[in-house]
Amino acid sequence: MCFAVTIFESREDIRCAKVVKGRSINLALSHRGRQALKHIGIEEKIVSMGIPMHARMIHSLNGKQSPIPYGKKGQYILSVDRANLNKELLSVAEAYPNTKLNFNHKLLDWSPETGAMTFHGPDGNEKEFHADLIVGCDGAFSATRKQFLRRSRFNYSQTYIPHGYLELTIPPRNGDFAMKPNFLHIWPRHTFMMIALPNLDKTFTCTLFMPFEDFEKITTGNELLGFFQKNFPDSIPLIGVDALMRDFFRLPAQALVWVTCSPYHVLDSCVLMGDAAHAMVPFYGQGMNANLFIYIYAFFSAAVLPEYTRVRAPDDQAMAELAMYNYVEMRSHVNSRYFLFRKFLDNTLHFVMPKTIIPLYTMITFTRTRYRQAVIQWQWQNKVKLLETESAVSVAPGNTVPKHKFISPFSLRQKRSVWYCFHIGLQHLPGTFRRAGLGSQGGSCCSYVKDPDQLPIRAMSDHKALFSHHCLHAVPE
Ligand code: EGO
Repeated sequence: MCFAVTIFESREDIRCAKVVKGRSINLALSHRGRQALKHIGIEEKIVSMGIPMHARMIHSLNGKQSPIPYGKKGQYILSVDRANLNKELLSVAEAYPNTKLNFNHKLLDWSPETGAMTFHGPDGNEKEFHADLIVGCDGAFSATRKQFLRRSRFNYSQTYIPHGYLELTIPPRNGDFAMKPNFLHIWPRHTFMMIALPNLDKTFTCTLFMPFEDFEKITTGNELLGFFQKNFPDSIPLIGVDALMRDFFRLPAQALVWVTCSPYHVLDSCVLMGDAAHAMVPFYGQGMNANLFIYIYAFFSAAVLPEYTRVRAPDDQAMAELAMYNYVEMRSHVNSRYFLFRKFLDNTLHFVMPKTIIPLYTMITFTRTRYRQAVIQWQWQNKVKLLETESAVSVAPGNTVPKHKFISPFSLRQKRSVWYCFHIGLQHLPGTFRRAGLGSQGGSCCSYVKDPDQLPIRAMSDHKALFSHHCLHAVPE
């Protein structure tokens, strides 16, 4: 079957653009994304221009760097350049004889009843276009979605998390990478998180995640330097004091949004795909992979549109929640020591029981297991597993845990269907904590929420609600 496909893009053709503005420079490409690229014949091209990251490199406060492999030898994620990927995808699309690209066309309005669209064209005039099926792939702030929002029985939610992000650059040193290139560098500092991904030009792009209110507190160069000396001292000479001062204040921190909606289609005229339907927070490195992977859904007739929502939405929901779960986990209690401990434990259990226990990160990143299925498998593993980050003490809200009070990190405890329970001393963290456990699941998912008021509503509801509501029902297949 053959369609005439017309693509409208509001920006200019980035293949001709001199300066490419826009969001984050590099992205983490993993198995699902690669499978999609393979399908359109550009996997090798993209992979050859990506930089393999075989392990995370955890940067401790004292400057120590500890690698923890992602998996077996051949398992790695790739740091790829967003602009380059977009260019290649455009060229693939353009090569189809039945496809026409239009740039500088901004969607103003469209009609679900007739499929008529109005664009603001490059010459400043309005332009009309008609399509039998409109596929809205226009991102988290989708213009296509506006018509959905006006209709009855369309569910929509948009949640901004308290964190924003800002990008910094580590230049090459003596013509080479200033840090080891084949790693995803991570500085886990609870609420402050920084990562660095390598680029082909031997630079690293650092992304600093931090609550907006903390960004706002840093207004002078001295405050900035003090903040970095306190939290990321080893990164200062790598970025350079002058560059840090310049780049940090050049742009305001960018917001991070989580979007869910359903259904993804309206009548038989339009369907939303990608971020337009399900933008997620970046704390699992899966956004692009999830979006590329939906290539496997082709619309041969409008009759399958409801099916697309039915089949796909549970997986999108599961992945978006896992990304949110990582956000809550990391901001709440993941420092470098805990990060290393967790990943070491995950890898060890997998080594001992390779078939039974597969780390969630591995299932998500290196397999094509449906996201919802991966969550179900993970919850089952948590029952079997030796591990429970048990809420050592139930800290009532308002109670303050004394600093450095450390309850034995490995107190083993027998349990019915659980063999042992680890008992991880998270209580040394200052502040007020609230338990958000998996409840009856007894999973390894306690989370200590420092300031519940700061969290968005869906993260406020504990993990049990998060997962059982959306993920525990049988997967439609
Ligand atoms: C305990 C320890 C609980 C994105 C560690 C959860 C995400 C989370 C943003 C990493 C890797 C690709 C990423 C790991 C965890 C990209 C990723 C991870 C970040 C931040 C990221 C890992 C771009 C979470 N993958 N990941 O296991 O190495 O673990 F740190 Cl802030």
